[in-house]
Amino acid sequence: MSGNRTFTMIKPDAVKAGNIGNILQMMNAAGFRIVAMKYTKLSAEKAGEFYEVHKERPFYGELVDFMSSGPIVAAVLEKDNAVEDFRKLIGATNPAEAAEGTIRAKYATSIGENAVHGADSDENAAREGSFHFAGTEMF
Ligand code: FUP
Repeated sequence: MSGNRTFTMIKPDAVKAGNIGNILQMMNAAGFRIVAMKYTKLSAEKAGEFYEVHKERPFYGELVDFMSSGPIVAAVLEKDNAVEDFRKLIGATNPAEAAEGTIRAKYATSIGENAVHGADSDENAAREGSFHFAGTEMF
């Protein structure tokens, strides 16, 4: 059975480019309800912990540097079939391969600086949500 919550971050590139409002608008228009949200900045240590699963990948160092380079928006979102539908809304990791109309097709600039994160499973959505938010911050 698929869950109804996912976790997202608007990444430093999209924040710097002034696209927080546009991206939140696309999330709301696609039917996602905000459960929790914060404007924050990850330390390199926290970014490293968040992306621990990619530790052995060649891009890990760059990913950690980038994700701690500026503020982000972290959020838990709710909708039926949230994880899968949100992955469709954001598009492929590489913006060159992202379907037209997706958030990454519109706002990502490269595979590394790709505007948004979306959890890839219900289990990761729950883990990533509680990495950023206490239960008392989710409504
Ligand atoms: P996604 O689930 O679409 O965010 O993609 P991945 O989990 O495969 O990758 C997580 C992040 O690692 C991406 F958002 C950006 C970074 N990455 C790279 O920098 N280079 C790559 O080749 C793949 C991923």
